[in-house]
Amino acid sequence: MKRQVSITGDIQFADLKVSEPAAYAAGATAIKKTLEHLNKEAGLFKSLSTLSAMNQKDGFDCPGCAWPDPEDPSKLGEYCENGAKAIAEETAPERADKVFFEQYSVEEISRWTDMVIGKSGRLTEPMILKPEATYYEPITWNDAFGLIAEHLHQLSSPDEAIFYTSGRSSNEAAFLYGLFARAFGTNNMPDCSNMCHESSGVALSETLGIGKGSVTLDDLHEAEVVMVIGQNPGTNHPRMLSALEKCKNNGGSIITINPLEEAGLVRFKNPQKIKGVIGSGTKLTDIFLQVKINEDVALLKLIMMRLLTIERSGAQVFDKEFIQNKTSGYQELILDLDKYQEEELLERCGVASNEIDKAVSLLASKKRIIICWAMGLTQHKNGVANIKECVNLLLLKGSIGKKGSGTCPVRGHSNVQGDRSVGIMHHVSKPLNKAIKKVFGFEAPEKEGLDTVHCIKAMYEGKAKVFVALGGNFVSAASDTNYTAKALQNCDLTVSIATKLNRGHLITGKTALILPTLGRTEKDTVQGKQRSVTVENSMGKVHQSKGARDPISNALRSEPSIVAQMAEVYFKCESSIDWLALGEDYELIRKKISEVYQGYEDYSKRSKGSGFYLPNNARVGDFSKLPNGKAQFSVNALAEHKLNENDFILMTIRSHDQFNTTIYDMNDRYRGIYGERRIVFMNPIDMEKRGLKTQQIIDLTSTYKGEKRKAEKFKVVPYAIPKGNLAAYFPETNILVPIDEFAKKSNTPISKSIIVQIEIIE
Ligand SMILES: Nc1nc2c(c(=O)[nH]1)N[C@H]1C(S)=C(S)[C@@H](COP(=O)(O)OP(=O)(O)OC[C@H]3O[C@@H](n4cnc5c(=O)[nH]c(N)nc54)[C@H](O)[C@@H]3O)O[C@H]1N2
Ligand SMILES: Nc1nc2c(c(=O)[nH]1)N[C@H]1C(S)=C(S)[C@@H](COP(=O)(O)OP(=O)(O)OC[C@H]3O[C@@H](n4cnc5c(=O)[nH]c(N)nc54)[C@H](O)[C@@H]3O)O[C@H]1N2
Ligand SMILES: [Mo]
Repeated sequence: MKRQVSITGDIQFADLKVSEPAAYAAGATAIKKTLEHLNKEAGLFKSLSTLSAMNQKDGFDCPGCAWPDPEDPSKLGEYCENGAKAIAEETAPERADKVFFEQYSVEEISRWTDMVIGKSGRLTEPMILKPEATYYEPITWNDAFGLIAEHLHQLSSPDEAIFYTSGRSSNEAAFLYGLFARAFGTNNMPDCSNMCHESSGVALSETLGIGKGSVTLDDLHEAEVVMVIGQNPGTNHPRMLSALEKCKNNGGSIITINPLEEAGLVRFKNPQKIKGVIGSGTKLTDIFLQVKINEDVALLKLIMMRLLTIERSGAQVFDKEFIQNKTSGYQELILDLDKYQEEELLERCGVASNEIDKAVSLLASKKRIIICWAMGLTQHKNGVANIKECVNLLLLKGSIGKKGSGTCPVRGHSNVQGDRSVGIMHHVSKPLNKAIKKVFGFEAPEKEGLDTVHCIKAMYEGKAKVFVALGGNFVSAASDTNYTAKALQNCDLTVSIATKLNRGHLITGKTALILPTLGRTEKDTVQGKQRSVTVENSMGKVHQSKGARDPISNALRSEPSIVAQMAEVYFKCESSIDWLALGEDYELIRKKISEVYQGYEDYSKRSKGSGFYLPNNARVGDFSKLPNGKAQFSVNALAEHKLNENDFILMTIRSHDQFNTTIYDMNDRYRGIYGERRIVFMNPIDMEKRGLKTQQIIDLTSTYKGEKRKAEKFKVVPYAIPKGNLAAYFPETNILVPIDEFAKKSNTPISKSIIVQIEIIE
C-alpha cells in the first residue's frame, strides 16, 4: 500500500483583498507588523528579549537572510521585520511532538497548506515513519543512527547516497557533514545554492577567480552608483535598505532593473530612526528600468553599446588603464557589441530609450559602481550569462578591486556562503582532497558528485536510495514537484535533520526519519558549558553565533553532534577520525577547518566580536590565478525563448510573508495583496486581451517536450508588470518547472522564466 500524500495540500481560496502597492518600505507599519507578528507567534515578551540578543556581539546570527551586520560594532543589534518573523517562527511555542504525530497521519497532514503544516510547531524528538506506515512514531537517537548506518552499509556504492544541505546550518556542522560524506565515499552533496546563487558562483569564478562577491558594507556606503538588478531587498534583505540609504545620503545614486517596481526600492523609511518613522523617508531608486523578464542581457548590452558610443566620441568613459593592465578579452567584447542593432535590443528589453540614456549618462560620469543582484538574474537558462554581462560592465568601468566598487551577489540563507566555504560542494576540489589527506589521513573521492537536479534524477531512476538532508524542505524547494516527490518516494530511506515540520517530512522514502535539532536562537549546552558556532555573511565575513534561549525540548541535539554521531555509528571504531570528540568540542572542528582551508588562522579568537573577513582576490584586484593573470571579459548570447502566441513568461517569486517554503502569513503587503497566495500578477492589457476579470480563477500550465504540467487555481490580479510577463509565488508554482530545464553551466532551475499558458476555468 502506498501512502496517499498530497503534494499541494487541499486548495481552498480565502478572502483575497487587493489594494494599491505600497509607496515605501518599512516605516511605522513595519514596526507595528513586527510587534503584531511576535505577539501572535511567540509571546511578545519572550520574543523581544530574544530579539535583543540578535546580531549582537555575543548573541546569535539572525536566521533570516545573509545580509551583513553594520561594520561599526557599537551599531550591532540591527534587525528587521522579516528577521523578527524568522525568530517568531523558530520560537513559537507549538510542538509537533509525539502526541501530535499520534493524532495526525502523514496523509492527513499533507492535505493542509504549507503554512498550516509549518505552524504545527517545532520538532521535539526523533521520529520514524516505517515502511507502509502512515503515522510517525518515536524512535531513540541510538536506534535512528543505527538504522541510518544499516542502510548506508547496504548500498552497493557510496554514490547511492545523497547528502543535501540547506543554508541555515553553521560552518561547524557543514564542515563535519562534508567530511562525513567524503569519508563515506561520495561527493553527492547537493545544496540549496544549486537552486539559488550557483549561476553567480560559476560566472564570478570564471571571470574574476572567486565565486563570491567582492564588496564590503563600507563599499556600498561609498559607491557613486549602485545598480540593483533582479532583487527585492525590501522583502528579502530589508537591512540592505539601510546601506542603500547611507549610500544616497553620501551622494550616491541607485539604478534599479526589475520587471516590477518593488516598493522597498522606491522609498525607505528607516524603522531604526525617528526620522524614518515619522518623516517621509529616503527616496532610493533614481532611475528605474522596467525590463521584461529575462531580457537583462539585451538591456546590459544596450547600456554598454551606448557607453561605447560615448567613448568613441572621444570622452573617456572606460577605464583604459585598468582594461589594459588587468583584463583580457576586451577586443572580443567590443566586436560582439558591434554586432547588435539598437532597435532589436530596445524591443527585446522593453525599456524606453530615454530611460536607458539616463542610466548611461550616470554610468559614464561615475567610477565607483557596484552591481547587486539576486534570483532575478540567476534562475534562468542563461543565468550565468546575465551575471557575466554585469561583470563586463564593471570591468569596462574599472569598477572591481577598488573602494566603493565591485560585485555584490546578495546571498539568501544566512549561512549558505559559509557552508560552501567549508566544503559543501558536489564538484571535486583537488586542493581540498589533498588537505583532507594531510589532516585526516583518508583519500576523499575523486569522482564528481551530483547537484540538486541530478540527484533528483538519480533518485527517480533508482540510482540513489538514501537521502539525508541537513535542513531545508527539498520536495517543495526543488523544481518539478511531482517528479521530485516520486524521486524521494523511490528511496529506501530519507532522513531530515530539521527544526520544524514541513512537506518534506510527509513525502518521503519507504522509511523516513526526522532528527530534531536546535535552532539558531537556542542555547547549545554540553556539560553545563554553552557552545557557539560560526557563520559567514554575504560579504565573506565570518563571525560567531551563540543561542540565547533554552531549547524547546531537552531531546534536541545540535547539528554538529547529530552529524558526528551519525558518522561514529556508521564507522563504528574503524575511522581515523575521532568523530565524537569533534561533535562535542567545536573548538576542535574550527582547528581542523583552519588546517584544511586558508584564511581561518586563529579562527575561534578572530570570529568573536564583529568577526573577520576571508581572503578575497577580487576585492584586492588580484587576478593572477586566472588565464593570462587577468580578469576575463566574456561574450554572451541573448536569452532564447521560443514563444507561441498564447505563451507567457512566468517568474516565481517570494511574498513578503514567507521565507522560501516557510509561510509566515498570507499577505504580500508591499504589493498590496492580502489574505491569499494563489494569485498571478498580470498586465491589465493582457487581461483585457483575454477577457479576464480581476480575481478570475485560472490554471497555469507549462508544456515542455510535449509534456504538460499544471498548477491549479490562481486568481488573476492586474499589476504593473510588462506585457507577456506573469508573476506568482513559489513553492506553489514549482510544479510547472520541468526537471530538465535549468541554467547552462550552473544547473539552476529556471524558476524565473518558465514558459506558461493560462487555462480559464471559471
Ligand atoms: N523574508 C525573506 N527573506 C529572504 C528569503 C525569503 O524567502 N523571505 N529568501 C532568502 C533566499 S534563500 C534568497 S536566495 C533571497 C532571494 O531574494 P530575491 O532574489 O530578492 O527574491 P525573489 O522573490 O526571488 O525576487 C527576485 C526579484 O527579481 C525580480 N526578477 C525576476 N525575474 C527577473 C528578470 O528576469 N530580470 C530582472 N532584472 N529581475 C527579475 C523579481 O521581480 C523580484 O523583484 O532572499 C533571502 N531572504
Ligand atoms: N520556484 C522557485 N523555487 C525556488 C526558488 C524560487 O525563487 N522559485 N528559490 C530557491 C532558493 S533561492 C532556495 S535557497 C531554495 C531553498 O530551499 P531549502 O533551503 O531546502 O528550503 P527552506 O524553505 O529554506 O527550508 C526550510 C526548512 O528548513 C528547516 N530549518 C530551518 N532552520 C533550520 C536550522 O537551523 N537547522 C536545520 N537543520 N533545519 C532548519 C525547517 O525544517 C524548515 O521547514 O528554494 C529554491 N526554490
Ligand atoms: Mo536562496
